[in-house]
This record gives sequence, C-alpha cells and structure tokens, in this order.
Amino acid sequence: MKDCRVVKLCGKKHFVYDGSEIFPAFPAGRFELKSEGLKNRLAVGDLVKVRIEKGKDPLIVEILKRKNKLSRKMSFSNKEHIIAANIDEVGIVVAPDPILKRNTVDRFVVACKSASIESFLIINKTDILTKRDIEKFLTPYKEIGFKIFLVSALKKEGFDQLSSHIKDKWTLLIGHSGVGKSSIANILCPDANFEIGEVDEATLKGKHKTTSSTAVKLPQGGFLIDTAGLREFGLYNITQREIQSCFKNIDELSLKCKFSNCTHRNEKGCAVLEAISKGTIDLEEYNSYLTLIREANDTPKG
Ligand SMILES: Nc1nc2c(ncn2[C@@H]2O[C@H](COP(=O)(O)OP(=O)(O)OP(=O)(O)O)[C@@H](O)[C@H]2O)c(=O)[nH]1
Ligand SMILES: [Mg+2]
Ligand SMILES: [Zn+2]
Repeated sequence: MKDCRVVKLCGKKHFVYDGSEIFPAFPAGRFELKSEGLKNRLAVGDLVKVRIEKGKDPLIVEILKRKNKLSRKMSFSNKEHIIAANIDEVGIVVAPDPILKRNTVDRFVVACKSASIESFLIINKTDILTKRDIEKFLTPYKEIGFKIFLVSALKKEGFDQLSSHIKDKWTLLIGHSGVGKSSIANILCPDANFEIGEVDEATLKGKHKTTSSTAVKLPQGGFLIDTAGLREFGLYNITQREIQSCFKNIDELSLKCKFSNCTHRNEKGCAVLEAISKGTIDLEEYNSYLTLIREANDTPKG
C-alpha cells in the first residue's frame, strides 16, 4: 500500500503522486457510488492509500481524513462540488477582463474563510488597468490586511514575489473563467502546459477553456492547482454570520443593531441601514454583502 495524493481527476482514471512520481490510479468501486447531494467523493489534494499489485491497475482504496476542503454549490442540482482538499492557501485571481468587481472576490473570500483556508489576492492583467483603478479596487482589501500580488501574465511581470510566496505549499488558484488562472499557472510552472482560452475575435475577450482541476508540481517545491472554468460559484453551506464576518465595516456596525440576529436588509433599528442613509458606508461593500447573504443557508427570505 502506498500513501499518495490525488493530483488530477480524469473520468475513472485519476492521477496520484507518491512523493517521487505521478501515475494513474483507479478509484475502488465504492468511491464511484452515486451519492445524494455530492458531485465527487474524491477531490484533487486528497491523501489516499493506493494498492499496488503486480499485473493490476493501481487502486485507490482509502481516502484519509481531510484537513479542509473548498466546495461550491452547483447551480440547478444544488450539489456540493469539492474543488480541492487539504489546501494550504487559495490565490483568488481577479482581472478587469471579464470583470473587476468586489463581489467576484468577496464570494471566494467568504468560501475560503468558512472553510478555514488562508487566501490572498492576485490581480492579473495589470497591463490593461490604470494605477488608479487598482488602488480604488484594492483599498478595502488592504484595510483588512489581505496579501495582494499584482501581475501581468501577458507581460510576465510581477511573478517573483508570488513565486516565492507559494513555495512548498499546495496552492489553489481560483477565480472566474477568463481571468487568467491557467496563464498564471503556466508562468509559475513552465512544464504545466495548461490550455489558455483564445481571444474571441468578436469581443476581444478570453473564451472559456479549462474544464477540470489539476495540480502541477512547482519547480521551487509545492503544488499549484488550476481550477476548472467556473462560470458560477455558489456558496455551499455557509451561514449569514460567516458571510458578515468577511465584511469588516458591516460586522463592526452590527454590534449596534437593535436585534442581535439582524441581517441588515429591512430590520428596524439597523445600524448598517442607518449608515447607508447617512452615506458613511461603502455601497459596493453593502451590495456585495447583500448578494451573498441571499445564498446563506440560514437567511430568512426577505
Ligand atoms: N491583457 C492580458 N490578457 C491576459 C493576461 N493573462 C491572460 N490573458 C488572456 O485572458 C484569456 C483567458 O486566460 P486563461 O488563462 O485561459 O484564463 P482562465 O482563468 O484559466 O480561464 P478558465 O480556464 O476558463 O477558467 C486569454 O485570452 C489570455 O490570453 C494578462 O496578463 N493580460
Ligand atoms: Mg484555465
Ligand atoms: Zn442590522
């Protein structure tokens, strides 16, 4: 029996790493059983026991207890999709193309925090951003002490610090389709050869390409996981309180709300709504919060 780690899920043939090489292994039947509410039993990053017998395919027979997992809720089916497990850090990638908006980052910040996984920000495509736009966008994240890396995969700029930051860790790159995760991964790991979305001639925007998560070995030590082209990332099993705790200003003001279970939408004596009417709270922060609490598992409809 060998201790291995899953680096790629690929239909029935997965790929595992045993500390020196990567080879295919097949999940034992019970890991393929369809389960209510769960898309995948095995996830990239899982620590597994692999049975190796002469003349037979290597078989994944056991999944070890996870230290963490990052999941999303799939649209339509509402199933849990485990994107990766046993992660040291998540790099949330954002770019002006397709969109540079608070909510696209906050959604991932909330998911990581609720999964107790450290996260940091990577702003890509700085070649098409002005310094002013970058500063404006980053101010709230700097205030809460977020680690931030500014890069341009196109110009291969800004990668030295990022590269040393992810050394010896299992880092997951996450972010909307087209922000440049695979382009970044190919620079950090030149052997990776991830497929890059082509530019759509009509809109000059990137096309969605990647369709599965894969971990690649970094030359400086550690692994980098490129995630699938996520068009939507629904919050899975996260409470209103967990969401609120990621919004510093709202969280602080909530102590002054009349009701301790205030959701800051329409309640009487709400200090957050009062701050909005006075114009002392950032509306973008509030709107981002509102969008996310609609997906909380305990928010009353309203
Ligand atoms: N201008 C500019 N374009 C970039 C940069 N990085 C990536 N792109 C382009 O953005 C598009 C999408 O890049 P990908 O790396 O495929 O994006 P992705 O996040 O992996 O997308 P999915 O796999 O669909 O999730 C491609 O057309 C890239 O050439 C950059 O730094 N600047
Ligand atoms: Mg990609
Ligand atoms: Zn309130």
